Amino acid sequence: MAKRVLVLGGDGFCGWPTALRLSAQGYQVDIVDNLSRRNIDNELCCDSLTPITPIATRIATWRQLTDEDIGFHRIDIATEPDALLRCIEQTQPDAIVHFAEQRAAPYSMKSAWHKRYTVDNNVSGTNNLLAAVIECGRDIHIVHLGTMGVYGYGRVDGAVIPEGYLPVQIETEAGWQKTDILHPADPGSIYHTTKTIDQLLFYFYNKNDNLRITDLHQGVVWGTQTPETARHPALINRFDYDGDYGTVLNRFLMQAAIGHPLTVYGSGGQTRAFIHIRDTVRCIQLAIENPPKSGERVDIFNQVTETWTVAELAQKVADIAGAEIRHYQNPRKEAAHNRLEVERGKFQQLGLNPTTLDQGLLEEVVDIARRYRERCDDARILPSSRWTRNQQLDSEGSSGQTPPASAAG
Ligand code: NAD
Ligand code: USQ
Repeated sequence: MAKRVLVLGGDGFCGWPTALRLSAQGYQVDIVDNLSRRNIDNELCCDSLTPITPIATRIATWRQLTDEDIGFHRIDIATEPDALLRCIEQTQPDAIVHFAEQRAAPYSMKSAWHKRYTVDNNVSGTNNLLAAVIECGRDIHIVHLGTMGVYGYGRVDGAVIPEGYLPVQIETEAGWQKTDILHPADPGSIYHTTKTIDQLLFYFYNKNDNLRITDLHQGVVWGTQTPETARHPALINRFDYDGDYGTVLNRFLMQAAIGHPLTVYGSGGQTRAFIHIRDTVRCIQLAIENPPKSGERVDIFNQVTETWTVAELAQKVADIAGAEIRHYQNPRKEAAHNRLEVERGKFQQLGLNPTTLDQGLLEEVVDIARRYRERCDDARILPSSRWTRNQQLDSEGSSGQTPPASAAG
């Protein structure tokens, strides 16, 4: 079993609770992070709704509570490949969990600069990691956080999205031959595109060098705390609510808490997959403890527990917290309606027993959204990124704000 784990991006929303969970379960954990997410808060003039503490305070608090040491290495994995290699050689991990990417689709679509930054950061970071693992000569299991968005949310209506590989038949001279291919990629933003490129990098390094890789195609994460982050106020996890980084359900919870209309984009018929942060950290531990064998193909899991339409989410939050639902012109280019059927048996077989929306929503409203609502800057709620140039020009014509849509679309 893996004993030493390097968590790349371990200061972030998914990475921090994962680092604590693994430390609490007896792993020796080291975090690598360049703190770029905290700098992006400065760029966007926004802050986590929850009051997060500096990384040094987080780690010192954990040590005081548990006597467990978590190492911290401030390295940019996209631009400092030598430092990353030295860190791997020094810490000698059995597994590396890779969260260290720019993960917001709206941020990736903000401008030409943001598109370049997201591609450079994410693709170089992943390639640097893979090349460093080869160079160090150790048999390290890599666990990567991918996204459901690589599949395109049910491009073929009524088809179930498999866990990574699509069985197909190809016509040959000798008749029809069966094979498995990576599910065709159909990204919906520059950010999602980087995740599809990551997939190809994994495919190549696995085929060429027998690297052991698990790619977790995760849905939208909601919730804030895990048992470990809830142990002390200085360990609290971040909660993004702004138009770039806030994900839909957490945004709705915060909007309800401050009396802002729930910002449904377009029709609300977009179906997406969801998972609670507590289940994210459980899934990652399960993935570390069930690595593929050397020579096996990249192991792909769909890391999702439920699917809902955006309109259904808004209705659930409105029912619990008494909010108004409002439809806004969609700042994105995406299907107004889609069905989404997702295969999700692999984590269930490994024993995942998920937290559902119906169990967890009220706790989130009371413990987080209402408790910290005074910290919300309501100027940061409406989206400021647009997917296309025409949408951008339209929004500039209407002073940059996304207007409510009478005819949603
Ligand atoms: P986050 O932005 O909160 O955390 C990412 C962390 O990585 C940050 O602390 C950031 O400083 C660090 N980082 C980014 N680039 C880096 C670099 N070049 N070098 C070193 N550190 C770097 O994001 P998150 O929500 O925790 O997401 C983590 C991963 O999970 C991402 O890869 C994301 O694509 C994936 N994911 C997230 C969600 C979600 O809903 N949050 C859903 C599906 C998949
Ligand atoms: N949406 C609204 N109103 C809002 C915010 C979003 O209607 O106020 C809609 C969007 O238009 C979209 C859906 O909700 O149809 C989901 O948007 P999101 O911002 O919650 O999620 P997304 O941009 O897809 O990205 C998030 C994470 C990303 C991860 C992805 C998983 O930021 O890192 O990869 O979820 S997935 O969606 O399955 O691809």
